[in-house]
Amino acid sequence: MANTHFQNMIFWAGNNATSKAKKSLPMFQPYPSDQTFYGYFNDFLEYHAGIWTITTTEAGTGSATEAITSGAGGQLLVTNAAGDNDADFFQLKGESFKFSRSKKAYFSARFKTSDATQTDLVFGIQITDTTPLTATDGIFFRKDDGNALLDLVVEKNNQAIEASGIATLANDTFITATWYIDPDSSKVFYCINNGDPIGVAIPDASFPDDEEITVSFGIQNGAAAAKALTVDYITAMIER
Ligand SMILES: [Ca+2]
Ligand SMILES: [Ca+2]
Ligand SMILES: [Ca+2]
Ligand SMILES: [Ca+2]
Repeated sequence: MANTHFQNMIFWAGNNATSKAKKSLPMFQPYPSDQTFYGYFNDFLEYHAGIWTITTTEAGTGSATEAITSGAGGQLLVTNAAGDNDADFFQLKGESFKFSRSKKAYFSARFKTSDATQTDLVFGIQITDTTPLTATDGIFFRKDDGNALLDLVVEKNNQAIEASGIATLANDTFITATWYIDPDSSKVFYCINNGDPIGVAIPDASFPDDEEITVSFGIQNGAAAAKALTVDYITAMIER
């Protein structure tokens, strides 16, 4: 049985209405993998450190912490140590995903940070790397230290195409950031808070199809103070 969510991926991404159809979408999440798609979903009702490769920098005072925090719908709270550029990055063990220009793929995450400006953030599917902010291969959202602007990065072998400033984050305010590959075009589409999708043309040289890659996210301090990242959910699916 095909996954209806994906068959209507583009339609859904442009759906701003609080419609019955949109409200019905989560019913498809418990059934992500069949012969058509495989995927990973975590609503963070629970947290298991062992499934992640965690790269932590704790040069400043204190230690990074990662734990479920109370909140309806499940939330993972990540808090760094207090040094500038202290960081906590998570990459799902095993590189279980691979992109192809001829296959649909989808990633979405809902998250917030305590400091929309003095942080670096990354969310997406990347090669396993101890420095995910500068990963060589992947499709991911990144927010740079010193501004509150979210960027979309599509990158192969360090050759990146970026859509910069696609959204502005605010302190302690959740944002839903989604991208998907439409194999019927040469574009990767993104949408913010389930708004209208916007396509970004990606030349073959920047399309990361030569690596097995994995779900990846994290936060780095942009100033010498402990910054926090709260993740509501992450979902990623790729056509088999
Ligand atoms: Ca959640
Ligand atoms: Ca590569
Ligand atoms: Ca800074
Ligand atoms: Ca910095």
